[in-house]
Amino acid sequence: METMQQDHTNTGAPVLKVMDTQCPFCSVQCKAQVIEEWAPGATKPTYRVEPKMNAASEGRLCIKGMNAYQHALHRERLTEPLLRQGGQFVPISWDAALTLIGERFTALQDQYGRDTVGVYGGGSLTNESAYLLGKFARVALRSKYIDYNGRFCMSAAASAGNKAFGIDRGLTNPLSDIPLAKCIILAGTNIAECQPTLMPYFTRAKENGAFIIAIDPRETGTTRMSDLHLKVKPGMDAALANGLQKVLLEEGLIDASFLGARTKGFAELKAHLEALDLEEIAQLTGVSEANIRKAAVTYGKSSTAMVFTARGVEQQTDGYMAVRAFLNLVLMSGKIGKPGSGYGAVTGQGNGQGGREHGQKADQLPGYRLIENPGDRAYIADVWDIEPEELPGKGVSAYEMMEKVHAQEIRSLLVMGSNPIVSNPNANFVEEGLRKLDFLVVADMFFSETAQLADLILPVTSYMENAGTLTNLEGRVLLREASRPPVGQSRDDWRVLSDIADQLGRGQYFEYGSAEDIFEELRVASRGGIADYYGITYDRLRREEGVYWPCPSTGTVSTGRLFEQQFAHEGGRAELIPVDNHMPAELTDDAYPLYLTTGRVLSQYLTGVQTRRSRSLAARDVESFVELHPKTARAYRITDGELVRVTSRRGTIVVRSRVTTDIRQDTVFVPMHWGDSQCVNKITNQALDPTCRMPGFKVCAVTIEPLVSGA
Ligand SMILES: Nc1nc2c(c(=O)[nH]1)N[C@H]1C(S)=C(S)[C@@H](COP(=O)(O)OP(=O)(O)OC[C@H]3O[C@@H](n4cnc5c(=O)[nH]c(N)nc54)[C@H](O)[C@@H]3O)O[C@H]1N2
Ligand SMILES: Nc1nc2c(c(=O)[nH]1)N[C@H]1C(S)=C(S)[C@@H](COP(=O)(O)OP(=O)(O)OC[C@H]3O[C@@H](n4cnc5c(=O)[nH]c(N)nc54)[C@H](O)[C@@H]3O)O[C@H]1N2
Ligand code: SF4
Ligand SMILES: [Mo]
Repeated sequence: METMQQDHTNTGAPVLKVMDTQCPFCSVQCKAQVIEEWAPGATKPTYRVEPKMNAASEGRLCIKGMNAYQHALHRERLTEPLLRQGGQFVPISWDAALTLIGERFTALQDQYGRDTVGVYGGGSLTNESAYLLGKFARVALRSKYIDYNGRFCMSAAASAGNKAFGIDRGLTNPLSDIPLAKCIILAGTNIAECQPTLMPYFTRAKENGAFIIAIDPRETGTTRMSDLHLKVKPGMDAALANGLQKVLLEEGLIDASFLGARTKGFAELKAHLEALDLEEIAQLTGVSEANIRKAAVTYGKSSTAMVFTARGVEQQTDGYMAVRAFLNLVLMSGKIGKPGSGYGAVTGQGNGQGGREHGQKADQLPGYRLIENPGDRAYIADVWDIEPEELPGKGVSAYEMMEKVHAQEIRSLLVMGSNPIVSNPNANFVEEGLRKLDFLVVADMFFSETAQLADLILPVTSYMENAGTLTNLEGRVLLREASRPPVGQSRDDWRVLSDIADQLGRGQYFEYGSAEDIFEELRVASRGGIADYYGITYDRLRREEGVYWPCPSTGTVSTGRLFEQQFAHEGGRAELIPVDNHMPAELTDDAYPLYLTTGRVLSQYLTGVQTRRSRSLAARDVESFVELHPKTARAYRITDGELVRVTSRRGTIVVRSRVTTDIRQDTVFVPMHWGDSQCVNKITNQALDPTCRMPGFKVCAVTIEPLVSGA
């Protein structure tokens, strides 16, 4: 393994160091131990990883968690600040780096106004760092421009949950409810590859007799466990969910007393559904009427049921409405707020849940408060010891920030915890914009594609070296302790923010000695908000296996099940809404006759910056690929394993073909984990959902051809 240089020999007995930690990758947040062993005479330690018992992961770890330590120990970890000078990066001291940031941010703000400096965060950051990033933008920079990569991840489900239920928490039930469900709908979620340690919950449900329905244009490890797979056309989930609701209504499988007592909007929804045509829906979605009926009737007749959505449904230009359509289904059947019945937006990043609660979003303040709500502004201003008028207004969403960068309305950016030139749609445009910036600062552990464009790179600590809390997909807050000292001169994200604030003359608002100090402030800032963490303390987190929010007092003990008595809207009712059979923003035509959809593979994580630095993971998928149906392959004269050009209106990538009957004939699939000429976002569409500003990552129109024609 490519670990950093270790230059001493163990001359004594074997030395074992057991480090308690938590996987840095997906939203399950499995607990683990990394065990470092120095054998007698060894000049280097060896490492092994053991899963650790926790209520969410039940003592399981997937291959990414088993090998995560390899990137943390990798010799390419950034160890000192790096300044671009004449096309090269040269090491500089922290003092020099911080002074430079202070000077450049101040000069640009003096010349162009405060909003010219923006902040771009990420859902891998701990709650403490995410909270502080929001405070940093508003109090240190006093800029309105802040958003984060979770915009591309959770924004559709978050806005749908807020509007329908009055609260956005990934799962409305604890994971332990899954085995109690008699029917499970998995819509656009590939749990087998993306949250692998959750699979046994579903296996147990099946053993208990559950009927599983998968909705996905592709066959995956997840759809293979289903009893019925609806191979939907990309982007047509809202129509499909409408079809399911229509059948529920026709078959009288709705819960009238639940609808009457606990919801509003059913009359309009009913009229809307009655006017829809199931045959047309079958045609639009590519799913037969018989299968739509079978799915709806099985769901409707089951005594308990759970519906899950993830990015397949959500990363669409109608992502918000498509999720609302599934929430309609759940509410119409009354299958929520009970053991074994509920809904789950399967969150993505390690802190995909917490990262969206405490102020990284353009319109948001801590505790899920709103920056445009005068009461919320006053409350947070008081916690932060500033005047409410000093708080900026709301900014714009992640991709729209990139448009402002391109238009040079934003001239400087601090990126912390994201690799935007690989993960944004229309990536060529985003890269062009970032190259125009007067001053780009990237805080990362590695020399990512985005860091390569920076003027200044700041080295930060990894998951093994910093402490903080992360909130998993159930809304369970977990404490991850630091288990190793920082590498080189790397610093914790929160400390970097405090240090920069100091340079901006705002240090008095950022005086923290530890992550726990920040958490103590976060508790108060979130108090009384939707995402109330007031009752959570580090002590509690050390004693308990995580604590669910909302948690208004230190005595609150929650089952993790929401909405048992009422929904979170004033008046306690959930809201139903008519949803159109929306079409994707870009349709196929003669020039671009195929749909492209995108997603993930088991061994790689997001833009791959971390997983490619883990030898065991990198070896499993060394390059990207395009999945296509054998008939499609034949039509385009493409054989299995050859290089293929995939072209959309925005650009071209070159990837290797994987010919498989797993995918629909009209669709090809490319994973998102690679950059440069394999970066699928060079061809994805930048069209955004009008409500939540989520890009439609999951559908655009493309054409394909062999790289070497006639081969
Ligand atoms: N191995 C691995 N695990 C991860 C990650 C990772 O990068 N790698 N990332 C984490 C993060 S941040 C996230 S957000 C989650 C994502 O977790 P998921 O959302 O489960 O992952 P995706 O592969 O993006 O998409 C899920 C499925 O949607 C399908 N799909 C594509 N288009 C459509 C459509 O139009 N309709 C429907 N119904 N389905 C469609 C895809 O074929 C895919 O199987 O995973 C987390 N876990
Ligand atoms: N086509 C397509 N595009 C997509 C998606 C898709 O399904 N299809 N999915 C979208 C989704 S759901 C997501 S979540 C985004 C994610 O996309 P990105 O935001 O680009 O996510 P990462 O690849 O995790 O990039 C994180 C960067 O931050 C660094 N990092 C990791 N942890 C930390 C930390 O604690 N602190 C700091 N300072 N740095 C850290 C890593 O080394 C890496 O360079 O991509 C989106 N883009
Ligand atoms: S990637 Fe997710 S499922 Fe795998 S070990 Fe990490 S947290 Fe657990
Ligand atoms: Mo995500």
